[in-house]
Amino acid sequence: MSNTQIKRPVTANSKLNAWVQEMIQLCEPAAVHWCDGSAAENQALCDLMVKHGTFIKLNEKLRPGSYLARSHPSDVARVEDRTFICSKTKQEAGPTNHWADPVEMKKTMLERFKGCMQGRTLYVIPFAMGPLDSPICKIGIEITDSPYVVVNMRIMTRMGKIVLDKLGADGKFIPCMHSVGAPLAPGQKDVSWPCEPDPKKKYIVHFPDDPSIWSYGSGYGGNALLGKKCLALRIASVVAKREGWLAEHMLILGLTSPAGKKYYVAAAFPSACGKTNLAMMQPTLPGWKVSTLGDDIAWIRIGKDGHLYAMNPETGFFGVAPGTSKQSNPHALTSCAKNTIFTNVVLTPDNDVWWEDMGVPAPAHGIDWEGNAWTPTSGKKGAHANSRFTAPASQCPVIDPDWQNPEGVPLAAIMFGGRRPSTIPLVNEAFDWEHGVFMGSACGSETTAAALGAAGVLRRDPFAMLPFCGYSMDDYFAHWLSFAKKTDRAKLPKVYFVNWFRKSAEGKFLWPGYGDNSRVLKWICERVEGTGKAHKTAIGNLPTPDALDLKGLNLTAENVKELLAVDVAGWRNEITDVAANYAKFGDHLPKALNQQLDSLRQRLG
Ligand code: SAT
Ligand code: MN
Repeated sequence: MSNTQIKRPVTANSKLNAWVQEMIQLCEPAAVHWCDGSAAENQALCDLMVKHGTFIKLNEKLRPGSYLARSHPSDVARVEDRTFICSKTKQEAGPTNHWADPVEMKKTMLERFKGCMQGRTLYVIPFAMGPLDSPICKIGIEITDSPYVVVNMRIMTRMGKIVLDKLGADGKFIPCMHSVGAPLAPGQKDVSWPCEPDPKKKYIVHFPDDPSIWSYGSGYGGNALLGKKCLALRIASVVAKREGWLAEHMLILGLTSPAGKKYYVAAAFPSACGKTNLAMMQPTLPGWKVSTLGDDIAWIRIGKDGHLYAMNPETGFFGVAPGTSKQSNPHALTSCAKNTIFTNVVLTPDNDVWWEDMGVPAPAHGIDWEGNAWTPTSGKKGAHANSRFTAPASQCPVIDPDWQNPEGVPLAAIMFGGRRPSTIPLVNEAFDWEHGVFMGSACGSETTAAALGAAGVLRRDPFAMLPFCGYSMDDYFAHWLSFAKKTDRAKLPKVYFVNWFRKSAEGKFLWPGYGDNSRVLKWICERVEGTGKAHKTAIGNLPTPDALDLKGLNLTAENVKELLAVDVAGWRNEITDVAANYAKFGDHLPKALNQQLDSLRQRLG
């Protein structure tokens, strides 16, 4: 430790100083750096990473202030099977989480982290989730040996000195330990993306009772940017349950009607199912405007007036690159036009980036995400399917003026959805709050590349929270149900289930999606106003055939009928599958949900 240069502590918070000292002893770094969050610090780290080959500086004229990183091929997505919830009992973690004994797991973590930062710098990242003056703002301190994590956290969270100032001498923080798990022996040359390549040695660990987070072996996305899924969802969901609010995997958008009335909507979709696209959608319906408050996480609480208020705890987008184009999401392209970190996309000959379905011709030759020479005829994709851009939310051209409002914004509606090629109609309105909670609990979606494992397989993903709920999902369902008693139910948002991904028998998408989703949002606003037309069906309130504004759309009457039909046989299968998923929870499942399932079965006949 003699060569460890410890900068003078920059906080009077003795608990924080003590914890950092303890972690320095444990991890044995060669140097320690407390992050102040300044532009100068950020530039110095980017320059350092360029020097070490982690970052490639992109063309300053085409992509100012931006960099490309390529990860290790084993480290490209969240690792759900290595993600643990270490509550006191297995029952508290529930049947859908990987539980590990907290005492045992702490031992394992101490072993893993012993000397794990040798030869590297230990960075202390003070960060806040939520505006600093929000009543539910949470402060975390991430310790990491990855400068890539530092510069990403600076985009994704409020980070640096401002947070230490807020923390003060005795403020509380959530300790978040992270290491790429690749210590350097004296003289050993570093690689551009250090990590632990053995999947069995990676750990994404949550101790909800502390609360604290320990992440080892991966440097990618939600595994390593610990403010995001680990703190703002898994740990926050536990805290929210205790404190009477909700931490959700939801985008938040504002929708302004031609008459100038504004509606705020939150929507839960699993990873890589179009949350970012919906959050910044350009409506095709004339006169309607969408503004963005968040694209991934919403913290929702009951406001003083009894309505539900949603707030985005993040400050950046960690968006999926492939498929992002002028057509699908022009505002995302503008958001990542500068000051952006790209990970695992194609490098073009003029030092810019490219990915599949970017809507511009592929470069004749480039370098793929693995660093190999690539041409459009190489026979493989140039960008990884889970390649990402990390861009400041403030750069989004349609960012909502209230996106940093510490109180959040009042929700008119909540939507659930997923990738469902069959059965699930374009839009379906819940009869009431309990039916809406049932809809959320019954969410299913085809899996995507956002997590390691097979893509395109239907799995139940209640509330799009399966990988992100820090406690037993039966308790989580009960918590959602309890909101009907916590406030005046007339003030609760209306609940909808949507599906943009319906396919025809020939395998073609039936619905154009993207900006045309505004047609569905318009109907939702009309329903909120009490003017939208609907008919009651076995599965919920569906738009009458003339209720959706489909002007200018080239949809056949057949297609519309199929999109809004109740597929009785399909729904019977759906019920069987939801029941099988419910069975995992046994007696712990709230009775109200089994009742919902029974009623649906009866209504279907
Ligand atoms: O978890 S990540 O932040 O890597 C992205 C996601 O799966 O939503
Ligand atoms: Mn997400």
